[in-house]
Amino acid sequence: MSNQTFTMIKPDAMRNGHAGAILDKIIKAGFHISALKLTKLTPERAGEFYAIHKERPFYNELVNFMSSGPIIAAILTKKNAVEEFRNLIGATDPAKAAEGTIRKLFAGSVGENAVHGSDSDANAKVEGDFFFTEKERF
Ligand code: FUP
Repeated sequence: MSNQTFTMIKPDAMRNGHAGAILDKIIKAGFHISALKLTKLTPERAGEFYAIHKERPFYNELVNFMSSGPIIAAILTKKNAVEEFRNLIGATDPAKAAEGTIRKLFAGSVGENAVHGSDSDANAKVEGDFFFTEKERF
């Protein structure tokens, strides 16, 4: 069990003005923000990040959406971070997400679901390294 996870506030949540409220929920849930940046993925970088989904029917749509506007990327630290954060954000499909979760509150659809959260300790490391150097972590 690692104590870090990686998140992105996705372009839909940025456009809809939810970034502040989402960060507030993350901080109030006890996560320490170890790294954070406002950035934008090119289609190439978004494709690389989601390479695991390359054969899925939604891949092109996902890449187009994730490169459609700025995002906030962050590394979060808390005990049992991956599982705790997945509980905070709720199910991938906001219609199935539990009450009070970030996706239930702020996401519109399974494709545009407001936030990303790593699904394993190994992926949390790969994804954090994708966005942040060691000097950008605190
Ligand atoms: P999650 O781990 O909850 O982010 O979900 P997945 O790794 O299964 O999916 C990654 C992203 O692919 C989702 F955030 C949105 C997109 N997706 C779709 O657009 N349609 C689907 O049916 C499943 C995922």
